[in-house]
Amino acid sequence: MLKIYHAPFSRSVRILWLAEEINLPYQLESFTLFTAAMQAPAFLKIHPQGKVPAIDDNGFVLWETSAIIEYLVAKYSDGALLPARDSEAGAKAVQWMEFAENQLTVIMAEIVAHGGVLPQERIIPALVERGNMLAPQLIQIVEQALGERPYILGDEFSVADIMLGFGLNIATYLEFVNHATPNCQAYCARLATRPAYVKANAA
Ligand SMILES: N[C@@H](CCC(=O)N[C@@H](CS)C(=O)NCC(=O)O)C(=O)O
Repeated sequence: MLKIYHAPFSRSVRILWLAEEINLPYQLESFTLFTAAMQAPAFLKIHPQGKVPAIDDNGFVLWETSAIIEYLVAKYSDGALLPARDSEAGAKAVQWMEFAENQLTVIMAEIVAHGGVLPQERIIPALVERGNMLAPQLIQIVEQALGERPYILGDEFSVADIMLGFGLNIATYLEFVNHATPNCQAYCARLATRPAYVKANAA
């Protein structure tokens, strides 16, 4: 069975969310973020940086959220949730997945982590300052792109929404998503009604 290395409130929620969306059975190995267990030799053999998410799919180990999502979709979703890679919708999905992780989530997570969540010796205050400077523009990009559409690709929910929704949830916590960004607010509320989202966030 698929094993998901997970920590509550972390990026690994996205992998649980996807698994729930496609009814893929899984077992969890759960950590508390930034604890010694994540740097234990046994886990460093799974993820060389001691981070989550990672998966072990019957002996095949993989890390990095986007890679895991693309692998699970290709292997288990029967074409659902990610349009064909050679279609324009497929290319746009990958664009939003990359933006969601490498721009939006990196910046939001840095603001939270370096704002006090990380162990003191790892905190770099300048990253909070940089994040606060960049965040409004990142949110505006999503706000404009969403417009009136229910999901980032249009009418269909996709893994791009899983990637983006997680980053926007941190942005909501940080109040960059607020009454002045109604499209993002409505989008987050829409995603939060999905049963798979609810189950993933409760794990
Ligand atoms: N780009 C990586 C980022 C992984 C990452 O930074 N994970 C965080 C949790 S959200 C983590 O495990 N941090 C533990 C640490 O930095 O010690 C991915 O998407 O998988």
